[in-house]
Amino acid sequence: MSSTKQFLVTLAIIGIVLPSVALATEYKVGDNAGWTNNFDYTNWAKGKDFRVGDKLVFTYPVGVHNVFKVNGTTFKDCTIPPLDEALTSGNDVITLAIPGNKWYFCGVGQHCAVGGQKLAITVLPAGLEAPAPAPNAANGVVASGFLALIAVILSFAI
Ligand SMILES: *[C@@H]1O[C@H](CO)[C@@H](O)[C@H](O)[C@H]1NC(C)=O
Ligand SMILES: [Cu+2]
Repeated sequence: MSSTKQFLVTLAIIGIVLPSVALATEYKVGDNAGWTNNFDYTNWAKGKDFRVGDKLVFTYPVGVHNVFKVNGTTFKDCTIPPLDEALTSGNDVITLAIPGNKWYFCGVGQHCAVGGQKLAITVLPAGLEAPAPAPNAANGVVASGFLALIAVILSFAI
């Protein structure tokens, strides 16, 4: 295969793969407040468009909080699961893989029951069938420029 052909094939593959990459969003839970007590996560989640492929990032000082992914009943009652099911890194990244309702809370002390440290979201299918908003299209153009550059470098390297 000539390097020109290889270059065009690489670009075509990028064109197919790029849209799903460009649309994925990483949400820092609580924004600057992070994952903490006495923050309104219901309000934080309101109006956000959670999609399959997006990520939730829970940030907190290690040992002060943790993250449990639970079901709706456990969420409502703040029933704390076994500690070995908790995420505890202080920078826990959860990729939203399946559409539907998702529930998370902190299992330290009364943080869920009293501190309101609990988050419920609804994950929608991946963003491709939604009309692509203009800002994403702009990001896509920037990203394809970057990836095209990588493709050029690769096509010379091969
Ligand atoms: C929710 O999770 C708890 C704890 O794992 C489990 O006992 C319960 O059966 C689950 N409820 C539903 C509706 O799945
Ligand atoms: Cu906590």
